[in-house]
Amino acid sequence: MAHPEEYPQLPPGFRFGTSTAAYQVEGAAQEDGRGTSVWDTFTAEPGRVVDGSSGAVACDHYHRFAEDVALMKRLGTTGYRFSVAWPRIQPTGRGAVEQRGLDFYDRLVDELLAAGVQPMATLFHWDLPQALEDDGGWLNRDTVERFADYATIVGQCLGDRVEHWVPVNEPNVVTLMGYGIGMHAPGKTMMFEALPVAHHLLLAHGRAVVALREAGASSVGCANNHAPMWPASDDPADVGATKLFDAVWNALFLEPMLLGRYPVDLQPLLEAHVREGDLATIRQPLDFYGVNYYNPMKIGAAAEDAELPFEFRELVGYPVTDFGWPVVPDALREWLIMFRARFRAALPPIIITESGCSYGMGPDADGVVDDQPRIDYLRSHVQAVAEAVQRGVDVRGYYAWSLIDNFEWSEGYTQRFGLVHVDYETQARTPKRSFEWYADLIRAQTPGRG
Ligand code: PNW
Repeated sequence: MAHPEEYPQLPPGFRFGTSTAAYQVEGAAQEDGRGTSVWDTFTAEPGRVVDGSSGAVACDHYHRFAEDVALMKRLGTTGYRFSVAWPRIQPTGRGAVEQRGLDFYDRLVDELLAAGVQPMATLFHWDLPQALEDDGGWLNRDTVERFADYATIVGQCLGDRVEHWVPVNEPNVVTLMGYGIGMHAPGKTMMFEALPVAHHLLLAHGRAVVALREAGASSVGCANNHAPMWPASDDPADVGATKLFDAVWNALFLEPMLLGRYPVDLQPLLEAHVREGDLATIRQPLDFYGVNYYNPMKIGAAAEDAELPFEFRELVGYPVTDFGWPVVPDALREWLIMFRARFRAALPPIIITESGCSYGMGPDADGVVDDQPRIDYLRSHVQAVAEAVQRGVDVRGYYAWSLIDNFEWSEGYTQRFGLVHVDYETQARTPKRSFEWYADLIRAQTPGRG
């Protein structure tokens, strides 16, 4: 029985959930007519993923989803964020619908609802059909049209049963890591030339918001990754570099979505691609603003001859996760308060659509996964959200990344973010101690129930 006073308290109706993404958990890459995605291609190239792995099997969630939904029920979460794999629905990104792919999400959604878990569906969590990439991918404006069609297809199938919709997950990571520095698929290293990708992803967001609503969706938002940017010093060079990187990582996406304009410093790099009416298309009223939060970043000016004008510096004095990411919950609270103060009426209710950390411990001799650092992470970050709420920020939910350990992109299976441990040999699921803690947190929200 949980003692309520030991757990952060959120208002009644606050939704606790977990998150995953299709390519990271599903596996079954060759099944039911699924087409090839850019991540299948990327992971097949030597040297792209640290352990040489791919999402071909991953957590086999495609076949084990009922077991995974049962875990959510045990957790007591009433929300689950997953993504739909575009190549399962339209194997080449255009044309006829692959009904078997759609049927999978149909079954998943029914299973969730039967377990009392409200679905949040992301349409694009990075697995672009390879056929579209062959035609330029997100550098090609036509991909926006293809995405709007796809949004209509999925919306018409699931629109009535999915509580919340997210068109595009983290357009900044796709732009910068996928096309800017090539750490993610499709592995292009275009640096600032990648900015048209941002514009097309933003247009795709806007078009999908409209398409989903036309198909009957009632709550449509976004899931933008935000990192508070801290200058390495008060030297004007460091401050300027920080301001520029903040514009590229944060403002480039949130300002067009909420205000219908690009940050002034970046406008010259984008104007050749922006047509009449585009910014109105991007700025759709949103039912919620989803924030994926992991950590702040410390930025300094780079050397004169460097490829990019900014560089990342180590944030000293904080605990770090296995990924090396600093654990700074206060930065989440302060960022939420700043966000609300800056955008006020332009800001819809916020949902934390991802938050979590990687720690790699496996089961001990007794089969227990003692991941105390993850409990500390979750406790302090949920507490930061609770404090922001007390200060007047309207946050409605917290979705922990992730339900289960999964394929962590270019880190392969070497980083584990799950509340549930996955043995990739046997596919055995073992709830970690953090799973029990999260369940207790949820029970502690309604004292007397338990
Ligand atoms: C997010 N960064 O990715 C994604 O939405 C998830 O799919 C992923 O598993 C999770 O966070 C953990 O990495 C990110 O460089 C990738 O700051 C890169 C960054 C942040 C988030």
